[in-house]
Amino acid sequence: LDLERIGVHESVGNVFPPAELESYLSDLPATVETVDDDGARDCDAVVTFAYREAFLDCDWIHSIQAGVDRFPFDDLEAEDVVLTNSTGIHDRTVGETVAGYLLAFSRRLHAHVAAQKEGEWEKPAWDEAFTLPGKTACILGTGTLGSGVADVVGSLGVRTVGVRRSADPVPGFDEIYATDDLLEAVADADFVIVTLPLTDETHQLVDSEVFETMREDAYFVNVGRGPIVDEHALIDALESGAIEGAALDVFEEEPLPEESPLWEMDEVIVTPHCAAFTRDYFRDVGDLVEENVGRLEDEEEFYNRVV
Ligand code: NDP
Ligand code: 7N6
Repeated sequence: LDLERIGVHESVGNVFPPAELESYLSDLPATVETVDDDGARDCDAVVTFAYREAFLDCDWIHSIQAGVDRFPFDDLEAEDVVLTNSTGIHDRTVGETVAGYLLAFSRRLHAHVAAQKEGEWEKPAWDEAFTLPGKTACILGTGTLGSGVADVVGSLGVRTVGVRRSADPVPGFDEIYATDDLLEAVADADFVIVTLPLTDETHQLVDSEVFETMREDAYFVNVGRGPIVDEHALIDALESGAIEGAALDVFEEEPLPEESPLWEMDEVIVTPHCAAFTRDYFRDVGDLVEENVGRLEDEEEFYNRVV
């Protein structure tokens, strides 16, 4: 793979200005330029947020996301295009966002912000606020996101239970269950937190049975991908009181449609797929690209290779 021209696809603008990454990578032994779909065709590699068919003309695509469910793996393989992703950089950002959700619910901060908007001085009921030490979080997925969440909420005194395909232990988790025992894992949790990738196996993994099994005072969090959850079942569970509330960063349809009842629910926090946002994002991605350019020069295997 001869790397002369690396394109920074304009779609990275969803997360940071393309020019920031372009200048961060300016010392690489290749030309780095911001490109649109057509410009990408002339590149050996492209760093991107979105997928475009034009990228099949490149040798290497780097996704600035960890989630690569939008990429057509079979087409890439058929055209001999390498795909690498950005797993490994979101532990602290997403961990802190999830800790923020948990603290908002326990200390009632979301309710206070909502009351402030109405100009209302409204104290919580005596039995609404609580503290986190001794509470249990069941974290679905024990990779970068799951471990980052376990680290940050664990430091707040929360007991962490992980769910992965095998029940093998993972550092940083107090207990691990296999996905086959998902219902058992969520049954006693105060918080159920999805950090999974979207795959054929995880599609709609969290369904009405999961919500029925959860405690009625439990909160649900999704920072993985929307379609991992049956969103209708979630809305039913919130409306019927089968669960207490939810914090959601990802949805079946994004942006979340205006008519979704989730917007109006008091015990629901909606964030616009930004759990991993940080002003350092372009640096974190740039370091991954630089690592792989170095590996290419040294004829080593790609880091974070998916296809
Ligand atoms: P990792 O590859 O580090 O971790 C994925 C984890 O999922 C592994 O622990 C794996 O465990 C587990 N897993 C995979 N399939 C299953 C399954 N069927 N049942 C149970 N566990 C499973 O990925 P990341 O943590 O970096 O990212 C995870 C996902 O989070 C991304 O794919 C993306 O969709 C989403 N994401 C969302 C962000 C946001 O902004 N909201 C930011 C970054 C990522 P094992 O192999 O042991 O089964
Ligand atoms: C941009 C979103 C991922 O999969 O969706 C997330 O990495 C990142 C911050």
